[in-house]
Amino acid sequence: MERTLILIKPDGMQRGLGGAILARLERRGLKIVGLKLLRMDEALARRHYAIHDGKPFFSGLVRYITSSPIIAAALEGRMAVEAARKTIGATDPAKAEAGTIRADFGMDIGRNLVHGSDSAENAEKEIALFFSPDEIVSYERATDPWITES
Ligand code: D4T
Repeated sequence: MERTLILIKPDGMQRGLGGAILARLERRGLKIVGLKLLRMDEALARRHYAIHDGKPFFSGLVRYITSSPIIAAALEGRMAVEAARKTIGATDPAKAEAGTIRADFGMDIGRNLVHGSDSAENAEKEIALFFSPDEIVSYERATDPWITES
């Protein structure tokens, strides 16, 4: 099983799309194993987006991601990183495939609603930035939702 970090960014939250975006990923079959509402501070934003430090859009990106509360979710599933990114769509919503979250809800690369980790290795690092180990909950003993336990 693989995990991925999803962030519902400030534009998604301010537009009241947090639940709708999470629902799409959940309906796809990705299981929520960690979930919190938080406001990123500048230090966390700089760490999360460290790879973009120095790029022309970096300071705007940090200002934007810290501008309001966001939802952080750790999702688990088979090929979770790729599955989530396919459901989220291309970075630039104007170029994203119809039917993806970014295409269906947005138009602006600087307001692309949602973040999804780009590799399993980065996902684990990103999840550790937002969650302590005891905030990740396992479904190991969960029962099949369609069958009553006898
Ligand atoms: P995130 O990381 O937010 O899921 O987005 P992606 O993985 O799809 O894209 P990214 O890391 O390349 O970009 C991070 C973040 O920066 C914004 N951005 C990006 C921007 O405002 N202008 C740009 O030219 C680029 C490339 C959008 C997402």
